[in-house]
Amino acid sequence: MKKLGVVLGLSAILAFGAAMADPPVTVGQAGLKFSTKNLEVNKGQTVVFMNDDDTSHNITVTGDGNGVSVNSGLQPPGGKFEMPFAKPGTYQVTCGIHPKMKMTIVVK
Ligand SMILES: [Cu+2]
Repeated sequence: MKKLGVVLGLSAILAFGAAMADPPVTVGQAGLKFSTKNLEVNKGQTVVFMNDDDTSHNITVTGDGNGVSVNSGLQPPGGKFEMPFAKPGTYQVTCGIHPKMKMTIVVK
């Protein structure tokens, strides 16, 4: 019972931390372009990538030397990919299917 209390306590702290983070920011993908080329978010903030096109996309995120490399896999039309940015730094976002689709996210 004591262990359960500790777990519940930790969950409450984590839930509180999540509640304190800035609200998610949405980036659209339409006409084979991201809706913005540059985006600045705060540490811990989540970016929601929405595929508003009628073709599939992909989200590939790499960080500048901070070891972050995330691949969403195939993102079908209407598909949503959410990524929290925990580490400050500069991130390059590209579509693995359409390499001309590029944007930069700076996490403060
Ligand atoms: Cu694409």
